[in-house]
Amino acid sequence: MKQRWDIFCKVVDNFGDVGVCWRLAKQLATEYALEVRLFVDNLDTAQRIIPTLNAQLAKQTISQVQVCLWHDALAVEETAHVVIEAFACELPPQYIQAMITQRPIWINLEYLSAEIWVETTHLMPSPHPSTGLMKYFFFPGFSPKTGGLLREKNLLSQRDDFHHHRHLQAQFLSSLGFNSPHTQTLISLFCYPDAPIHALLAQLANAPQASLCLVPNTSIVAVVADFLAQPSLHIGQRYQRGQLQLQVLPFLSQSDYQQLLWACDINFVRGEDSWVSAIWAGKPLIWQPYPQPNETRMEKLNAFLDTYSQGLSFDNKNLVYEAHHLWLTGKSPCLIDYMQQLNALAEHAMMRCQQLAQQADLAEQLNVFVKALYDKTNQ
Ligand code: TRH
Repeated sequence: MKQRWDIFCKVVDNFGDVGVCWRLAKQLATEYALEVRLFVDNLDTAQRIIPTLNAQLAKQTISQVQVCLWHDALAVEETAHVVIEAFACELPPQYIQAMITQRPIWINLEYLSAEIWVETTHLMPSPHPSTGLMKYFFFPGFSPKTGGLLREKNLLSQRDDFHHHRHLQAQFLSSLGFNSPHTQTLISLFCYPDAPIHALLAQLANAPQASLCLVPNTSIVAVVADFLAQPSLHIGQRYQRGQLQLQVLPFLSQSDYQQLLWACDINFVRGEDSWVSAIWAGKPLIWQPYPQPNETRMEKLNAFLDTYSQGLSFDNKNLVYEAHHLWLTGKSPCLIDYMQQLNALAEHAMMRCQQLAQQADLAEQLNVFVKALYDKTNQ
């Protein structure tokens, strides 16, 4: 009998909660032959990430995952063998009641952070106050003392194929409306509206080299329209200001967005899942942490830069810290200097990607942990 895993996901805001949970659910079902149900409380947002999802259906199977509307969990008689509560979303009380008798393995999958305290809390057991059920905290991370990063088994080989075969890149870019081969620096822009977008675009417009900025259709398009002094922007239309060309893309499917990151020379990313996808793209990235009090964001950012910038020259390390700090504090990153070091930064990004890929991925580490717990209980 297949081991059954249930993943619970509440869409807080934006796309990352369901973005992470969907990738994990698919990977567990397709790579580990597990029977996976993903309970989501907002199918409309899920549908942005999973284009084939029918947001009117309370239950459907996609890519071997049974995607269920959250309230369906209330009627569940039988819990799974393993229950993943994503980002401390709080399971439905009726489901917890059913867990008392069936005693599944209960894991709280936490948000990704590079901060060192994660290592001491990873795999920490914690008794649930009212039922006494044991819940284990599972922290993704960048070091061997954490749960690793989300990475599908064939992700990097697919990326390498894309990088090595120009026709795959041309095919993808033409699907986005690009016919001419490009000579400009390709930049993808996905960030929170509080980033200094005007300052960035103005800098690119006055840069010595030409660039093409690709903006998937999210809430920042209004800020970009404002920079272009346009009432609104049309998806697919090319806009030009000096050395900068700019094009708004549709909000892409998750796999198309990954290919966009592989195709671009610099990727501005945010939150959690686009951040991890940009790391696996092996290209220079500028990451903006999810909106929280500034010092929290700065702590999370510096913890990441401390580990990610290992191996960079002294000057380029400063360049990377400065670009991130300016981007996070609302001042335009010194992208001109950054772009002049692009070859060295690209080499470093690929080197760090390969180093991080030595670490067992999140799904593998979850399976190893669950097996160890089962073996311990059945001794
Ligand atoms: O959308 P986000 O800001 O999500 C955030 C973060 O996950 C944050 O950690 C969490 O606390 C908060 O949600 C509740 O950023 P993130 O994590 O990069 O998720 C975006 C998802 O959207 C990711 O899976 C990539 C996907 N995506 C597409 O599928 N198509 C697109 O065109 C774009 C731009 C993104």
